[in-house]
Amino acid sequence: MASSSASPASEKDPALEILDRLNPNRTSLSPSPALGRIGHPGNTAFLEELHEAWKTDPSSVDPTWRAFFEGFELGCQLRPPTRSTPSTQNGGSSPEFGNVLPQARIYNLLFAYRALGHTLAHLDPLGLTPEENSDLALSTFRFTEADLDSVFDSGTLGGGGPRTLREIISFLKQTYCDHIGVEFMHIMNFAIRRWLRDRMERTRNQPSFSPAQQRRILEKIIAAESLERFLHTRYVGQKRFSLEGGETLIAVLDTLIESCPSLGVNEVVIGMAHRGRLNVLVNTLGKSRRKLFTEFHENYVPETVLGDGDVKYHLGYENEVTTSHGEKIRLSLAPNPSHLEAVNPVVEGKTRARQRLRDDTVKREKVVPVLIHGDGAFIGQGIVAETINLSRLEGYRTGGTIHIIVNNQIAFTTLPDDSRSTRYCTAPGKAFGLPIFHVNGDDPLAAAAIIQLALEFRQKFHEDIILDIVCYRRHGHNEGDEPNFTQPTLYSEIDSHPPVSRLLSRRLLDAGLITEEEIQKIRSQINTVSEEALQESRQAVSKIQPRIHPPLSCPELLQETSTAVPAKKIAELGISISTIPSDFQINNKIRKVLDARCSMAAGKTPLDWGCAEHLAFASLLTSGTPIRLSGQDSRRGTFSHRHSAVYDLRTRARYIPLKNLSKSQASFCVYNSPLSEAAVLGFDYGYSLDCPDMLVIWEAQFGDFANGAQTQIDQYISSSESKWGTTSRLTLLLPHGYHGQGPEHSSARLERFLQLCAEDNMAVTYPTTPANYFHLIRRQALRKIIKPLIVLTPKGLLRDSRATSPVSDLTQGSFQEILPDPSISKGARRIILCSGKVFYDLQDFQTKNKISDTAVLRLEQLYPLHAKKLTDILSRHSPDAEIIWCQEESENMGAWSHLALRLSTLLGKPIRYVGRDASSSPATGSLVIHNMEQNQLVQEAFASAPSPSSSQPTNRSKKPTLTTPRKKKK
Ligand SMILES: Cc1ncc(C[n+]2csc(CCOP(=O)(O)OP(=O)(O)O)c2C)c(N)n1
Ligand SMILES: [Mg+2]
Repeated sequence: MASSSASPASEKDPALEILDRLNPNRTSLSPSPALGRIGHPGNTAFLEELHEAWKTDPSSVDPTWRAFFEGFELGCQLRPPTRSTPSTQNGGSSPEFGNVLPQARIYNLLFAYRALGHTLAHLDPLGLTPEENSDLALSTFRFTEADLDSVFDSGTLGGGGPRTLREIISFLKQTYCDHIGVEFMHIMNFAIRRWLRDRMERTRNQPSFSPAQQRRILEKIIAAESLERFLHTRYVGQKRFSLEGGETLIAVLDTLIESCPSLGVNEVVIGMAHRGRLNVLVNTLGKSRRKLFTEFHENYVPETVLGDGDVKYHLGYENEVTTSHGEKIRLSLAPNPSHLEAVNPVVEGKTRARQRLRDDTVKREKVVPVLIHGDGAFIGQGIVAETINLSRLEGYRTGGTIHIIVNNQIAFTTLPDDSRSTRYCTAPGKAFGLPIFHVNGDDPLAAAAIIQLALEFRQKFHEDIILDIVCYRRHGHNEGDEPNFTQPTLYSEIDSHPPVSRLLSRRLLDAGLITEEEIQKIRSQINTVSEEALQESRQAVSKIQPRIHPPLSCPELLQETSTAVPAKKIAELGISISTIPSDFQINNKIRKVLDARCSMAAGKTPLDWGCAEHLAFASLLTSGTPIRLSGQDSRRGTFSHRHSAVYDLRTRARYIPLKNLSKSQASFCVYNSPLSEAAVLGFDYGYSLDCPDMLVIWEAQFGDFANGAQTQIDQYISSSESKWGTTSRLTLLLPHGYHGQGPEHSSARLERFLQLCAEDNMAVTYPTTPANYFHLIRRQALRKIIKPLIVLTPKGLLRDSRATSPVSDLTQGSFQEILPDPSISKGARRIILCSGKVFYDLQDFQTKNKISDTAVLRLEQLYPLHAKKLTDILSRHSPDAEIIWCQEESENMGAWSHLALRLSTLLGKPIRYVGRDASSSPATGSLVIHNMEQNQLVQEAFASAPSPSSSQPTNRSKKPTLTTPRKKKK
């Protein structure tokens, strides 16, 4: 059989080629060459079919067409890529096609059903089968009833061959308009479309499970329903977020797990919200019923050793389950905050970490992420799209996520009409070119068949895929909720709708695959297991002594970690981080940066921030600690200070010195992230959970932007240890500092992080020297204690000669939580406490004005505060010294509100505040006003206290000069 195909290079549209060069990853998305050159959509279908038929068997098409395709392919091979579209010149979109060739209209019909068949599919268990779609009516293709028995070539339909029009339509309806509606014709990758089409048309999208498999699916549906009913009657009114109406989910998950071994999957990492979570925990992950029932008991106290624990429908679980063939599959369900969809990137990060642990970093086929969504949340929450956007990116790929939507067609009390502007809740997936399967939730066999397809697809193409289970919610949003208040008609319909278990039982009974007795036996066995577990749980609960858990605390957080690196090693590393291959031509300015690093590490010049960071990373990597750094433009660094990757001037080949330190070094993974905070921070947090020995760093472009990920910070980073006992070493780098650049680029909102601090949950730092940053990074990686670290990092100070360190500060010492005044070590009569960049302004003023009675101390770690070190340093100065807190942030921001009471209590005296007045916006938009304010607050810090009558212990008296300019502006 003759077949012809143009070489990939010559097939490409020039525009696509340019895009491919820009991003090699997008190659897989290139549309079919035939499609790329043909304009009219109706003709596209026709030509696509014909082109494929000709490729398989040239004699199968009309000689005119044969000549056309031969010429087309030849042209593709010979002609250099141009920007013109040749199709019209070649007659490809001639309007007569549709008129003269009935066969062409058949091909258009195939295309139309594949694209729009889902609009006629019976997807809604509570709805009627949709009426005819006029776009799919016979007349649209200019056929009549009289044509139904005419025979046509059925093109690529189910293997092709002659069929009557009636047969063709029946085939298409069965495949695309039954209980499965599929959207796949928007996918630009032709190979994927073809695979999906063939896979579906081979079976006409009809499930073909063995009798044993069908019985197993029924058992799972009954198990899901029985558990809900058991809980419903035993724990009346207690929140469980019932799955009833969507029990098909449990059968789908079971089929997925059953399919894992044959497709090479060892592990599944699941993320899901409240709905059906308890059911998934018991019936999918194998959590014991006894444990679950114990958690329902009114005397139950979370089994955490420390911390506050969480409610049962947010807890995670991990287990190894055994399939029906005896294979083991590891399953984990990530703990979940109430914030819908926030778990998505966390699960992706955890998956990638586990792939790394299983040495599965190329194909990513051993560990599969599964995200279970609600319909309202999937379309409503932007993090869904942010997370899917990670799916094809080098630093964030996980080899394809299986998304399952429990689409109960309601979100709390809100119906689809009020919750989306699209036909389907799956619309975000369409934007990313994902295959989308909508399945009637009353047909668990169809849903199970699609999940098998989904896993096969994921393993083959390493892309995300969506299964939308269209179902209903039998009860209210939760068990205390009355749905009849808001949806009376819908709920009277639901009340009379038979449960999924009854519908499937009927089907299997009718097919003679099971008997009534067997079904009853399944039910009673499950109920017996539940009843026994209930009794056991009652006994267990009676032994529980309610007690308030002691708070989490971690005194080790203030213990010194040895982080110095010998001078010889630093000098060696300095050479490694500044060496690039001899045939590599790089930008001269970058060459100077690298050369400077080498001389800094050799002790010839003081170290800057970028060099200290590189040396910290290099020292960790060469002693076996892997590092992942991710953030917007992090490879170069927003402020052009990092240059972790350098580029060849001629080829843009990339070279990363930190990856080339030694053969035995640990891996250094540095990625420019997409422009998302929530998803990327969530991803890196998830990664850090499952790779605790790796130093995982997320960097914000400017610190302000971290609040785009506030949910991840509040719900995970600061509180997850207390809620779920999960620990993370994640490090956040947040550029911060007032340089007169306006309200949006000054503040990382230090106050917010400090407000979240309690029970030693994390460390919040604001280092002022490259050396202290060096030790801080090393401490975070090397100390045994696993806690998140927040680092406020410099911007302007990156190139400030005042903020440099001698190399000797790296080769000795450790991280200093508090830095004493470098020039006034004792006897000061006034102490200015401060943190961060303002120190250098205070120091300049002190030096310029030859002030010797005032010491400026830096709190480099604001939480946990090293009280002993502070009091030790203060004890060297006058006991009557006035203590001032000086900050450049506004009074209601920065560290002041966190420190005011703590410091005055610790030191037993009032602390005077000096800084900007409280303000709603973090900083002025005017450089000149910024400078005035900055000078003013520095002067004020060194000035005597206002008279006692006007002084409040922790309240600064108003200084009109400081506030006037800003007030005037208003
Ligand atoms: C980010 C966020 N906003 C609001 C809520 C409050 N809330 C809880 S459940 C829910 C409805 C969810 O609807 P859907 O996603 O369809 O899931 P279902 O409960 O129907 O399974 C809402 C609005 C929340 N949990 N998270
Ligand atoms: Mg819903």
